[in-house]
Amino acid sequence: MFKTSNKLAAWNIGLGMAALFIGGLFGPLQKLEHAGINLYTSLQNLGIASYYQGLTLHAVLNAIVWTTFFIIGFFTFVIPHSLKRELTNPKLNIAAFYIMVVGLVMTAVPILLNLATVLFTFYTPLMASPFFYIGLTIFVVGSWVAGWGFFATYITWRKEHPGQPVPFLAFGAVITMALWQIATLGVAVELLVFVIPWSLGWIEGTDPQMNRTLLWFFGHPLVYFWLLPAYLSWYGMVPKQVGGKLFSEPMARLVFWLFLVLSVPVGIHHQFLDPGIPQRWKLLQFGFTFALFVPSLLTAFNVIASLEIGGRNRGGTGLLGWIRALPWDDPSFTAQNLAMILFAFGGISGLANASYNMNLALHNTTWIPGHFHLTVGSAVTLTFFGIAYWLVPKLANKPLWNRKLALAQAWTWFIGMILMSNGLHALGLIFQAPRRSMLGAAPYASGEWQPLLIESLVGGLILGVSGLLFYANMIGTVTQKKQAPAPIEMPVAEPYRNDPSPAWLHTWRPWLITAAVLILVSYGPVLTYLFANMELTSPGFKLW
Ligand code: HAS
Ligand code: CU
Repeated sequence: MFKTSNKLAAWNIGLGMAALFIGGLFGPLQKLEHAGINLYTSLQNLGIASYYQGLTLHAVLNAIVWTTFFIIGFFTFVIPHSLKRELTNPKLNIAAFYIMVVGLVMTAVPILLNLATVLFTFYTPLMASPFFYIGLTIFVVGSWVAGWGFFATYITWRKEHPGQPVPFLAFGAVITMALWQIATLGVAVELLVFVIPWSLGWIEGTDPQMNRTLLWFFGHPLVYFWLLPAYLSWYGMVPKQVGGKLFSEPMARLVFWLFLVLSVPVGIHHQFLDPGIPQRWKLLQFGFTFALFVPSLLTAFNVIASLEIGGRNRGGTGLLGWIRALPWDDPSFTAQNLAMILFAFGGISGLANASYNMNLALHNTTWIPGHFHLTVGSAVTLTFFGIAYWLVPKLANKPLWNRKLALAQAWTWFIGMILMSNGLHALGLIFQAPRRSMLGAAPYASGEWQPLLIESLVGGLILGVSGLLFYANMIGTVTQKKQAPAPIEMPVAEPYRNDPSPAWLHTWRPWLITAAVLILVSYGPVLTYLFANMELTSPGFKLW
């Protein structure tokens, strides 16, 4: 059963991991550069022209390609297993995979040729080869098609099971893909209406303020597109893995709806320092950003309560004794739990970013990469590693090659990330060290920065080793001859209480309408203002 979707899931996940491998290699190189050891000069023979080209590869491959392929692969597995039926139209999902591969190749080649050194936000007026933007568009279209395949499967299931609540795992996956459809509208307009015609020379100039605003309409919900699959595992799988139950399933469902509604109308918190956006619209989106904390706080409460049920079922007692009773010898659990702990700190640094007056001091400093390595680099990536520790064995029908190595991997990621992100946060907060800069070559870097640069270098090197441990285990798992002794099942957490959840948690309409209204309120006036004042005058620049 599920032969097609399992195979397709494996291909998506495999490709995502390959992207992370290449992208990840550049991480330690950047840390070395910051500490004054610039290896990029020796990389020139390999065609890597500059630190900035390496940074573009690092961010595009890790933050966009790894995450999207892994998420789509994970959902391709989860949706059929959760609904207990194969994808309705597997050909659509297979086509989606090929479209994404075409998009990936078209995006990657210009980056490798140094024709798209525009970093992962591709802010204009930096200009890349049109192939880069067209490739990115095709990649996004491929991910849409994958989503349509999931929606079709979901709709068929609902017709086959009238009146029944959709199983939680499929429910969360489908909402995540719906969020992705809404979010990507912003970047689709940016690329199709403005940037692609401009890069092809069909229009002479562009308006960077307009482009940035459309980018962040997409860019903030993008981070929840990364996070929600991790939440799905924390809610719907980890409780089962620790022998517990999901404390409140209705609350978990509510959290997914809240993300659908609140993820988009907050993008301007990335633009607090942009001069071209009126203050009152910044204030409104600042308010929505704080509302968006609520679903993550509910998640912390619900997930920790679910873990506690597991810890107590395993014999843990006392106020905190249940924590020790959790299965710390299981790498899948350990990786995900360490990811949660790092996310608590990443969430706090997000709170600082979102506080308007703090943002004035932190924006464009190394504090920001400190923040997002705790979120997308830890909450998300370390959770995906934890998922891979059961999912890859399941897909390959082989046992995990080396559990101890996997445990060492999770802990080294945790320690490496603490050191690196602490260094980056402190450099940004105390010294206003700029992000996206060759700090090793910067004349303004003072000797006082050195200990923090070294701390984050040590963290980055440990992360590099940890990444290699992960890949050794994945390759060891799929290439070994041993078969899994018993069939590996997807962990599915049962709810703690079986009370039916209220009907409004199972219907799309009110949530979609609320999402549309909030987007109109928060973005309607801003975009109207920007359109009214638009000046398509800026030429393109190629700096590196
Ligand atoms: Fe962010 C910038 C605000 C979450 C990613 N963010 C970025 C960028 C990225 C990013 C990539 O307001 C840089 C973009 C660029 O290149 O310019 N962020 C927030 C806020 C949150 C937040 C308010 N960010 C994320 C997530 C990301 C992510 C998630 C990726 C996955 N972020 C900002 C702002 C900026 C920004 C501004 C712009 C800065 C600037 O000036 O440029 C919140 O959603 C965070 C809420 C999270 C929590 C934590 C809850 C904790 C949980 C775990 C509990 C379990 C535990 C386990 C502790 C409140 C759920 C216990 C275990 C036991 C055993 C007991
Ligand atoms: Cu954001």
